[in-house]
Amino acid sequence: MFHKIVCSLWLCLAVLTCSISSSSSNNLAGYEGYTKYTVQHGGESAFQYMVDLQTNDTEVDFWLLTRNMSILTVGPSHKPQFESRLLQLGVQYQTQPLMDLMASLEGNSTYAEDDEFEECQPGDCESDRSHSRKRRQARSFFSRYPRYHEVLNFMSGLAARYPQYCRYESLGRSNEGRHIAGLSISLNQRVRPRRVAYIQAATHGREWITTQTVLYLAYELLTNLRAFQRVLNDVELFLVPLVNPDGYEYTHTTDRFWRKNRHRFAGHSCSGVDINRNFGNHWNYQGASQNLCSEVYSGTSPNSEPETSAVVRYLQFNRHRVKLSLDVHSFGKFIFYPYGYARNTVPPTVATLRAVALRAANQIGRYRGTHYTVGTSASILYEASGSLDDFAYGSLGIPLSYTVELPGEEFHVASFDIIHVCKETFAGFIEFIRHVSLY
Ligand code: 0X9
Ligand code: ZN
Repeated sequence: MFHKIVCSLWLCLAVLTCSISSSSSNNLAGYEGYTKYTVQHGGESAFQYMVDLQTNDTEVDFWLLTRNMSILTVGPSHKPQFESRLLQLGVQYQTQPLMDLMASLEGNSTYAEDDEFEECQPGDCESDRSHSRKRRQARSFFSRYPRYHEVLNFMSGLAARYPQYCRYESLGRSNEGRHIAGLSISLNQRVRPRRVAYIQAATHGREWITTQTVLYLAYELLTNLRAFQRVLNDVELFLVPLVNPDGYEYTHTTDRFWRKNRHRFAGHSCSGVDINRNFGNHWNYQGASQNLCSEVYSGTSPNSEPETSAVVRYLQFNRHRVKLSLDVHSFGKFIFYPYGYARNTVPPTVATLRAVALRAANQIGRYRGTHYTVGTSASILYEASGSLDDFAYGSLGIPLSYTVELPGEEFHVASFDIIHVCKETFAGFIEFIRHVSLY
């Protein structure tokens, strides 16, 4: 008996220690000696070299790759070879030890009290204690990065608080069995609006800020619904803030820079498929790889991933109603319209796509002057096929289809800045949604 009690105590202790260490585990382990490079490559040949590295070299991790410059990380063993190649190419570059950067970001992350967050004005809304407590909770929610379960709690909390206007549902489950959760928002959940504005985020696990902007959109709309009645007239908003919940969790527990999903392949040490190369439009044509160690591994076939097929199932089922598809990524301050799979392929409605994107960019800029660049990702970044934007527009005929790359110098937006990115992006989202009613 005594033996049994001691054993179960030990078991409890072991489980407790395990859960403590996993919740506070180091998501930067293994990155000692890594270097961050910022490379200025004006010429075409250096750019092509970078594109080739992104697709084929599994030792180099691109955070951003545009035609003029790139930001990437390289491990210590690969560094000498990489630097001698940069010298041959004659390009300028700056370096920073990755761990120094991450340490400086943590120092940046303390929450600064911000009285700009729209508190109730006197007489504007109920001034009871619970209201201001909810406001405070929301304010603290948008000053850090929530875990998967917190995202789901936040979403189901909104649905419980606003049942008339908001419904919480699951589109399916991820590779590791997590819910791909969605929120439907409309003026009356009992009447099906004719049009849908679909917005998703965190296709890439490490792009944490994207989830926050979509949750903020839901929060801000639901708490001020009266102000947005015209925008939501006959429009249902469908929000999926965490398309890649496994990748997102993995960036919190194990590897801060994980991009793909967490598909494991028997007999292989590498894992994960890039969900944004797995959609069935020009699948695996360019800027994608069949090497499963690649950051842009496109999977075994179009739609092979449960995360991709959950999104496709929803969009296909609602294809006649969905007029806007926004895929929110980070970083770079870009709004991309199709096509991204090849340069010089012009969609028939390019004028409209561009005009709406410019208006959204303009609205974002009004908050604090953030400047977005608008164009196709194939001409501003690189050619990459199998992404949601091309699939939604080219395969499903969704007229307004975009990829938004939020601001940041790296994947970590400082805690005090999260709310500001949320607010400026909100203005852009609303502008996009406003155009849905024209279809
Ligand atoms: O490469 C991507 O998937 C996106 N950029 S990110 O840095 N967030 O990974 C851009 C996708 C743009 N769309 C297409 N290429 N179709
Ligand atoms: Zn991304």
